Amino acid sequence: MLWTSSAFVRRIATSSSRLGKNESLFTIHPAVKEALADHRPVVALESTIITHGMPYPHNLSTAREVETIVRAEGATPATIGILEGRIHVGLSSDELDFLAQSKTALKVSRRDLPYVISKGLSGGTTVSGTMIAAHLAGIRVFVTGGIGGVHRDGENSLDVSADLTELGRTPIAIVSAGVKSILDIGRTLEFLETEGVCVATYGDTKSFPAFFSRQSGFTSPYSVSSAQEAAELIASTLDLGLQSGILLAVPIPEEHAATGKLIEDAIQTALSEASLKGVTGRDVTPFVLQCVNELSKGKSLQANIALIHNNAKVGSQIACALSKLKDKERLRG
Ligand code: PSU
Ligand code: MN
Repeated sequence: MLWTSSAFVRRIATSSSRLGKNESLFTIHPAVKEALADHRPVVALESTIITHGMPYPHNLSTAREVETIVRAEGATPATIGILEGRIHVGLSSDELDFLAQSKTALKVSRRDLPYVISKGLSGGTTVSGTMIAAHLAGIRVFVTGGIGGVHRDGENSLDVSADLTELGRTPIAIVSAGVKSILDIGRTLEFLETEGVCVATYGDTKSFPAFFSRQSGFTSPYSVSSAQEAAELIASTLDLGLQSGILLAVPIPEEHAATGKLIEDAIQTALSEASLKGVTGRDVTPFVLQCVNELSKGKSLQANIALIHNNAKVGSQIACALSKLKDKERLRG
């Protein structure tokens, strides 16, 4: 009977959005707004990967494909980005196209938000920037390719991605293919532990993946073997009221991991080149990504796209499982 209808659930449930007075800074896409109000699964997606992570037109086609995969799994995609000073949660086709072709869009992490918004500028949000917006909008699961980490030699340069501190302070579950070996993976895992971030590999191994390869030589503290188990992990964080995030590391599918060694060699060359050319700070990641893609003759881009597709599928399944868990809780009252 009516008691279990979604309209009823919607009426008794309080909104999970934390926008409050911030609402004027946000534009929530109608499809996302509706899904959130109905407590249907929503998956956040970042946009630095579009503006700075991949060349046009692959960035645009990948962004669209990822959204299609999320929908096919029964969730609503919410690609997050900044357009003329407003934070958009869910982008229209034209807006995606604009960001994909923009030559002036900035790379927006936590520290960049005040500037970009106050100046009315546009930008692609990094993992940290996207986490902030997703959390405020009431989204709990976020899919990307790879997160930032502690850079090699980070113990001297202190080049530690704001993604890691954000994971320590924002309760969002990130589904990624681990951390690229352009970074210091051991120190990245240590830093995540310090920040109180629960890290689990997705699958029947604890081996922590290194983006292009299924193994990094390091292990995750935990593993989860299904979307249901991952959802239970996320639900526990929420139930406890922990304000920290979760990192779910999904190894690249076997058939695309073969090129790992070739790409690994390209990474070494790209890193030396970056240091020779004096590339530093926010420019390091985009520079190395582009250089690796050229050196691997496009193979790294292919592998990158394949793993993002896979992450989108897994992440959407997790978002759906979490949504079912939360529905049950609401109905229990
Ligand atoms: N890793 C990738 N592709 C990317 C990024 C990381 O394989 O596009 C982007 C993500 O947006 C991530 C950001 O949040 O780079 C990290 O940048 P930095 O290392 O400057 O913190
Ligand atoms: Mn950095």
